[in-house]
Amino acid sequence: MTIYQNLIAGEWTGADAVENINPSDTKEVVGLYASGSAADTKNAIAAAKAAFPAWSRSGIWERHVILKKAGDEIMARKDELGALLAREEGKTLPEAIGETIRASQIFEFFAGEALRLAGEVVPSVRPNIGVEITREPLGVIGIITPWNFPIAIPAWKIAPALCYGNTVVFKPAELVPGCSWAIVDILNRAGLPKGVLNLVMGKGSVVGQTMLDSPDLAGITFTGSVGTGKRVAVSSIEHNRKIQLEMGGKNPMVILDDADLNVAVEAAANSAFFSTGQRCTASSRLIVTEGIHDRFVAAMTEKLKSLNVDHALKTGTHIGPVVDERQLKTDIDYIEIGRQEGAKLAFGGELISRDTPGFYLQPALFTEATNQMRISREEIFGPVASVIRVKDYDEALAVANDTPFGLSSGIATTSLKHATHFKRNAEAGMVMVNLPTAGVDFHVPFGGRKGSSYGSREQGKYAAEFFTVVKTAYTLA
Ligand code: UN1
Repeated sequence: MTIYQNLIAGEWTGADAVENINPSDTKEVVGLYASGSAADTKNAIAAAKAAFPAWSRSGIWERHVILKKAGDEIMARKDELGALLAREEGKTLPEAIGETIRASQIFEFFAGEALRLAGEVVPSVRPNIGVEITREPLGVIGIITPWNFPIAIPAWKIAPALCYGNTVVFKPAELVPGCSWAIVDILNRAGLPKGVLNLVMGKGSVVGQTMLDSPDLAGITFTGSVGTGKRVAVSSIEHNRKIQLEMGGKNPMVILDDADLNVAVEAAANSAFFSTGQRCTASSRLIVTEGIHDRFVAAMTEKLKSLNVDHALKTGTHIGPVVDERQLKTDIDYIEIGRQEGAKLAFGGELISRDTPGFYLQPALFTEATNQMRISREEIFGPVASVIRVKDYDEALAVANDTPFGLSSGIATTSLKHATHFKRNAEAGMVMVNLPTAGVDFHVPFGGRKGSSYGSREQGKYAAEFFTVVKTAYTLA
């Protein structure tokens, strides 16, 4: 089998490799991918540093053309890359193709942003002096991405980094290197100068740690667990480094008595269980008012019965497998914790077998949960959700906000008054009315509050805040 290598200083390199396994069929090896060393990581950082002066002054048309070309190629290959994504991560083929299209759109968007770079010219408060405010590239950016969005999250960090003139050392999640390798290959062939984008696949404890220890990374943008995010933060203070962290979520979905039941069930099922619940925007707390509670639980259970859990590439699959054995164990442990805490398992939660050996788990729905239980406070990151019964809207809002996290917050209601109040008072970076908590647009800001996020927003034109540094220049006329 050929080894998909790391890209360091414009050269493909690396002989040590690990297997990329398909969670829908653990007999299938998706490919062999290089596992970089500390020395590889240092070389990549040095290459990015050396490439920075020229790339930071490159023309906006050059950046536009490269990003546009990459976006076009990803779109042209959406079915093939979507299948690769579904094979390595386990989300269903339609979800995986959708994510691939999103990655293409992100490159298109930032290709356009490259042409819209602008500053401000303002008068000084002193006579005969002019003031210019401009944005300059930050420097070498470290990009560390999670396994659950193998193509969209790399795209939404790499595209703005390059658009604004930064160079990059990119470490994708060890579990899903395939899509990352593909987009680096695409960008490399699209004409990026050597060293501008370096790919170092490998272990967090080796590649990631070397990145954290480096004084040469001006910024790190990270999506992943709370624990690792904290380590990125602590190491970055020491190096005076800018950071952007997207970590966990424990997103609430409020369902009020006046909700359209179908809308509520569709939004809740999508939020909690699509992409196998493996989204930081997933909802795992369904906060339901008394008057609709029993009807909602009955309709959700019916909906869950209609969802097929199976091989990600199989037509008709609604929910793919859990990503790997470790995550499966976490999910099962939490289902046991929920039982012991006194929540009632209303549906699912059991391991299931299919034609191929994979990590198949029947989505689990708890009822009679309280917001104090561990299953309501800790991020599980799997197809496990709990229904929390509340009296009225006021209690629902209080419970929704009673969490250490604050990424996305949803409500199903037909009341303008409650929807409006919820949009203003939900303590979250994103609020969804009659929509799933997950599944976001690519051209508007993405991010959360409290324990979910740290630093400025990702995506859309707000991405410039992280990937640039502002300069204020004064000139005597
Ligand atoms: C989405 O809900 O469309 O890791 C995106 C995550 C998020 C991305 C969610 N950063 O799940």
